[in-house]
Amino acid sequence: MTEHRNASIARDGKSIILAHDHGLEHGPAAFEGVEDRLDPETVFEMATHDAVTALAVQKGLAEQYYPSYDDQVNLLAKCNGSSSLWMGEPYSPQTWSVEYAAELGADAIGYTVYPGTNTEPQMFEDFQEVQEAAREEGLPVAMWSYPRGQAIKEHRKPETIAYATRIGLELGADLVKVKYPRSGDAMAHAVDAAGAADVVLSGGSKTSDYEFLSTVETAMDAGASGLAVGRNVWQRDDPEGILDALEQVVFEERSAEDALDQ
Ligand code: FBP
Repeated sequence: MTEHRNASIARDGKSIILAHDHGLEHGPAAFEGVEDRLDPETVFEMATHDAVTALAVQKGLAEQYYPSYDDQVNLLAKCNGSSSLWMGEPYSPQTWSVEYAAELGADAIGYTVYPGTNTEPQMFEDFQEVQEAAREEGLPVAMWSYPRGQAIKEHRKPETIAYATRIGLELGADLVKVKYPRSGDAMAHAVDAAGAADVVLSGGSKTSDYEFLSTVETAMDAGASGLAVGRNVWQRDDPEGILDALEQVVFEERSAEDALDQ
């Protein structure tokens, strides 16, 4: 049997990717109320939880902290990013090379693309180089596929999210991360549109335990391969509790209600 293409960041073909690039994408405001998490070590510790199949971070965190965790955590190198200070057309420039990420011990490469923006042609070209470099290194590629720009009036519309997953497949991503298109049917359509590429749900801003877990449950029932989540885990007072519950919903096919009852 051939190995699942995302095996380095998955368990039984499913992934829970803890995303922690918010210091760059959202800035210190994202840490309001959980200031202790400004210390990346706290989040690397969370990523040692059994439920977490990979931790997605930028270069600086990988350089400074990953060496102490490389035998406990799988590294998903988020190789581009932008700050919320930038007010121009959405564009996410490359921040480190695939070769350097591989040198630091990356198990997979992550890259954001904003289809629909005026920078789409540039971002597609950037992604081409990254995807081909990842193939050279034998690393799977996860695309954060986030449609934006003037033509996108509602970025979570079912057709828009299905287009986002399809773009991931077409451009050679192994795993495509998209925002929740608001229903299980729409998620199932997005999974179908992705063909052989895996689709994972993007966590979004923090919600209640039940709301978050039941969205994950619906997405899993619709064929998603897991999730890539940041704020809904590391902004919580009890990240371990939500990871315990997520493990049950994603890997043990339990309902959100059951998982919360434990
Ligand atoms: P969340 O689960 O916190 O939404 O994180 C997932 C993520 O894709 C991060 O990797 C990224 O920093 C953030 O969302 C981007 O969020 P937004 O699209 O709201 O700027």
